Amino acid sequence: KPSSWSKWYANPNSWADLSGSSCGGNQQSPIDIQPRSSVTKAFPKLAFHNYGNIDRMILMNNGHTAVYILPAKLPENRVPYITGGGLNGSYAFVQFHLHWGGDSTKGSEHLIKSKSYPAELHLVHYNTKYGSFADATMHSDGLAVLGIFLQVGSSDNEFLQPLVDQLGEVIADHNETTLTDLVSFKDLLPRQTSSFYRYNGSLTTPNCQQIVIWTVFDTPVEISERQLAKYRQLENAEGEHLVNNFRPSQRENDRLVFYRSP
Ligand code: SG7
Ligand code: ZN
Repeated sequence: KPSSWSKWYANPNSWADLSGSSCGGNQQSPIDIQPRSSVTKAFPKLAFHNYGNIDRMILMNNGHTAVYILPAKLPENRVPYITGGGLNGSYAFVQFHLHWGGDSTKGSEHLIKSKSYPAELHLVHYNTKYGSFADATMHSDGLAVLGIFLQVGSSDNEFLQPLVDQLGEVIADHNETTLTDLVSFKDLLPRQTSSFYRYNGSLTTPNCQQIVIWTVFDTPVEISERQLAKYRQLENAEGEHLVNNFRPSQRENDRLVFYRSP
């Protein structure tokens, strides 16, 4: 990594110039979702499996976000996965992470009618028919990412607190720790998962591979300013506050955005 990596990373307009990058492609993410031009579609409901408590998740500051990864010893039959919702086959959970702003006027990657939320949670899953996450990233239906908007509520979200509690242990770039509290997957989801937007897009970081089936829930989850402040205290490789780690919205081009109504 060059020492100017954080500065390069902070300028998403420069990502397309990277050799081998898809960041200048025509199916990029995130997008500004326009409810009025989305196409209502009768997808089956999404089904969440093994979305219970996970013990000893790994929390890592990767220099651009806080990533939460499954513990190495988790038996395969306990790995959370999703089916349904118009996805073909099953998609196994790999990690979740967040994007947030320096203040609560911005932070989410997706926008709804040009409105930002203060943060967005991404639950990343890979298509199990490809056998591994790495192999799945070579295919256009390789990943399914669930996007959940976080909005400011007046009190702490108790279900997010296990994620927040140990952020102080990973302030510096590439620090990692093991979570001592259980993480309840189903309680990270919005109250209502029956309505969502769906479109084909990309990873929102280089190399921006166009391999993601995006599901963006329109029901937000609450987080407190106090909890957001803990994320804003993390630092990047240059020791600066890790904030505004969201990519600006990309052109929709000729893509359709579908909507499943509740
Ligand atoms: C975050 O977003 C990390 C990356 C992730 C990237 O920077 O969570 O993952 C790791 C393990 O560092 O990249 C391949 C991948 O999942 C982009 O993910 S996103 O499109 O959902 N925002
Ligand atoms: Zn993300």
